[in-house]
Amino acid sequence: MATTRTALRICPFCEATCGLTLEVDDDAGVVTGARGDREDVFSAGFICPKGASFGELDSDPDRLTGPLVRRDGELVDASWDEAFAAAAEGLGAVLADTGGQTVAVYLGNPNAHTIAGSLYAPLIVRGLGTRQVYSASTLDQMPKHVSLGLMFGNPMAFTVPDLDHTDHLVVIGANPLVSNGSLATAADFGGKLKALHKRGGRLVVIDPARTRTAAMADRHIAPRPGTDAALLLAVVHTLFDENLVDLGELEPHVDGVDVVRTLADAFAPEDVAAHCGVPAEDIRIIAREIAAASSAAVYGRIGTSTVEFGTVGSWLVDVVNVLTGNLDRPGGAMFPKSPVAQAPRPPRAGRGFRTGRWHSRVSGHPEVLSELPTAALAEEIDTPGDGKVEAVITIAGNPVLSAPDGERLSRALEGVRFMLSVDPYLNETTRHADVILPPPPPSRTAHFDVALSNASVRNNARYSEPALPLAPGQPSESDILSRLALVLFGLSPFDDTAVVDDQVIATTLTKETGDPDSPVAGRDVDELTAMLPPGPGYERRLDMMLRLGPYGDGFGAKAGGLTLDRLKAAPHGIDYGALRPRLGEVLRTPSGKVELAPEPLVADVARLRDSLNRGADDFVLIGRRHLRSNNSWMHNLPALSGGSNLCTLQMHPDDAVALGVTDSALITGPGGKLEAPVEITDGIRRGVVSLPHGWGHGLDGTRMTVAADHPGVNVNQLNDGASMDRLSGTSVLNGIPVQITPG
Ligand SMILES: Nc1nc2c(c(=O)[nH]1)N[C@H]1C(S)=C(S)[C@@H](COP(=O)(O)OP(=O)(O)OC[C@H]3O[C@@H](n4cnc5c(=O)[nH]c(N)nc54)[C@H](O)[C@@H]3O)O[C@H]1N2
Ligand SMILES: Nc1nc2c(c(=O)[nH]1)N[C@H]1C(S)=C(S)[C@@H](COP(=O)(O)OP(=O)(O)OC[C@H]3O[C@@H](n4cnc5c(=O)[nH]c(N)nc54)[C@H](O)[C@@H]3O)O[C@H]1N2
Ligand code: SF4
Ligand SMILES: [Mo]
Repeated sequence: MATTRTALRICPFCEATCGLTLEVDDDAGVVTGARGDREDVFSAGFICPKGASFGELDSDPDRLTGPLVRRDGELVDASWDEAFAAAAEGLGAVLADTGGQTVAVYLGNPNAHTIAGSLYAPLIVRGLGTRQVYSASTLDQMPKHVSLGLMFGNPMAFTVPDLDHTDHLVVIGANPLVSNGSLATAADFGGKLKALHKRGGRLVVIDPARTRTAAMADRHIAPRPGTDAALLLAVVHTLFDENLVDLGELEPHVDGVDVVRTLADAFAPEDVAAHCGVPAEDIRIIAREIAAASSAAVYGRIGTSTVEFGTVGSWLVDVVNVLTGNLDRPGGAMFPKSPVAQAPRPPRAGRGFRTGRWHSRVSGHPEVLSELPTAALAEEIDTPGDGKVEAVITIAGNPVLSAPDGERLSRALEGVRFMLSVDPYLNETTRHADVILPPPPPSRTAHFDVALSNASVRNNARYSEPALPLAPGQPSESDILSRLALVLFGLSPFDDTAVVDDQVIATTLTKETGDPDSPVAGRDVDELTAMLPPGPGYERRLDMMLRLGPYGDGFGAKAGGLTLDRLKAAPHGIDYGALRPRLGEVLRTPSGKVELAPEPLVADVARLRDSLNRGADDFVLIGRRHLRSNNSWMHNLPALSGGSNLCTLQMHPDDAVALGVTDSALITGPGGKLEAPVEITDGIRRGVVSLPHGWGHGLDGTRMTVAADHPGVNVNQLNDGASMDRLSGTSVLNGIPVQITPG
């Protein structure tokens, strides 16, 4: 009989970061079960169906257990040595001929959920010295980075709703009951909303669909898609118009209030009501309720972000938070304090935030956070000329399904000289690769939320050691990326990867010891380096970051402070309490103040004003997410398939009657045509249809058997990618004009 033991592991499948208790069978080397870890300091036992399927996902028979290398046109099994040699040869040839700057890198969503993605993927970009950098951010949250950068001088200073303490939460363009929250890392979002109600608080949801989150709301407003920016400006207008502006303690720290007042002049609720499809009085009520609440937080996500005025909308979310005195105060929108952030420094002016330091070759898109728009990747590959992309590296991404016009991207990838993917699946994107290097399954990987700790609704630190050892010969993902970095730094992939970590450690410690405000100011780099524990490079780097961080021991300077060893001794994590005000620690604008009216945003409002006069489209397409799914890569598990997790076109019954649509519809968008089964529901606004993304499986050359059996259609094929939020290069993925006819 198999004996099992338990092991703790933070779930990497979404941003909720739940602590799981895995059941492990050592003899078979598999995870046989997963439940919520009740003692986890952050998630207290919460789990969702995806987390419960950890074992199945971990040992999915279609998961690659070893590398694939293209030989005579076919992807065939190869040893790790052969695969690294092939990677070195393929990359080496391109580096020698056209240079690292002709290699494009695409970084997908799971990089935000792995140590490797956070600590090692940036080294690949640096090693190449390339400006051809693309990521899921320009299909997602880049508008937020830009608005944060312009307002706070700090594009990573996420403003997160203080869910556990707010009296009034406004959710705009997000469905956390299904997504489990995003840029608001909170386990059991639904439970937190119930607790909000229990303490007498109110929930307002602004979403064209009556989502599960909207169904919980005290007030659900269903605007026309793509109109959040105008709606929020009308909220701002109302705050000024009805004398509801009260910055409270923020007052001395904010510049530009009068500019915002003037901007909002032209956006009276009565002026935008028809455009937004929301009665003016409803917009006024949204404003009055926020102002009247003893604390309130406005929280926006994908529906506010992936639209034409995504950056303006993301900015206005925080403008409302500021004008009602809710920024940086308990119950409002607050700045988390990540254990791997820099230890607090005294307030000081920063250099500010700028985009457009360079531009894309073909269409001249401005760089944003050193990235170019993912929707522009295909043209950078398939347009001839100097600086054309010759090779592509994808890490944890599936842009053929997740980005607009995957067919063009597929053709482009087929034509590159060399393509390398670090990914566990042979999917729609990686099928074009010449070398695929699969990471080990999550059970065999250590975990720390480097990225998501920065968006947590409660400060904490948690670390999971691998639940099972690596299979013989299998490198960790950190090791895989380190070996690629060695190649890019002109070394052999078979050299000692410690060089890579040693270099990062030396650079970081040199900088910190030279900074008079650092906890290790003036100390000796060698002495500090010797204090790091032996072990894998990622552990040494993590230990360094924790010790330099806000809870850290400052390399012995603060007795009892955090180190990786101390974190390992607390397997359910360490709680650092509720979010606390810390504006001065994050603010890095040149003025030293919150910039409420940065010039690029003011300029875009003029464009927004003009757009109000455009005629409305008959039908617009939006997206939706399903609880038992995750973007494009979880459709291969029987346990998560079927039920409500279907690729259907949702449509209002009155629209279906008017169009004569019954069970199938033909959808035509700017990028193409699709046919999809129709699901008629009054849970969606008239004139709006919804189709989830991440489907369209079963393409030639993929190896995802279950997904291929129920492939669905690729919604992003309706999108030609031409439409973008100008300030962030983010694709418009919601509010796309479509025509519908019976299928
Ligand atoms: N129409 C429409 N399109 C959208 C969206 C939408 O709402 N509507 N949403 C957008 C958003 S928010 C996002 S974030 C993007 C996502 O875009 P992508 O990141 O490009 O797509 P994913 O489907 O998340 O692909 C993740 C890939 O990582 C691999 N993977 C999983 N775990 C690991 C791991 O541990 N290591 C490595 N190396 N690989 C791993 C998977 O096999 C898969 O290939 O999609 C965007 N596309
Ligand atoms: N189960 C599951 N969880 C996930 C994912 C998944 O695929 N499945 N993906 C993960 C990722 S990568 C991300 S980024 C997060 C996203 O997390 P969320 O943003 O919470 O998820 P969405 O379901 O995309 O929610 C967007 C909502 O915006 C609405 N919407 C569309 N257009 C508009 C508009 O113009 N205005 C307004 N106000 N609303 C609009 C949609 O109806 C939808 O309900 O979820 C993460 N979690
Ligand atoms: S909510 Fe997210 S983190 Fe929690 S178990 Fe589900 S997938 Fe994992
Ligand atoms: Mo995302």
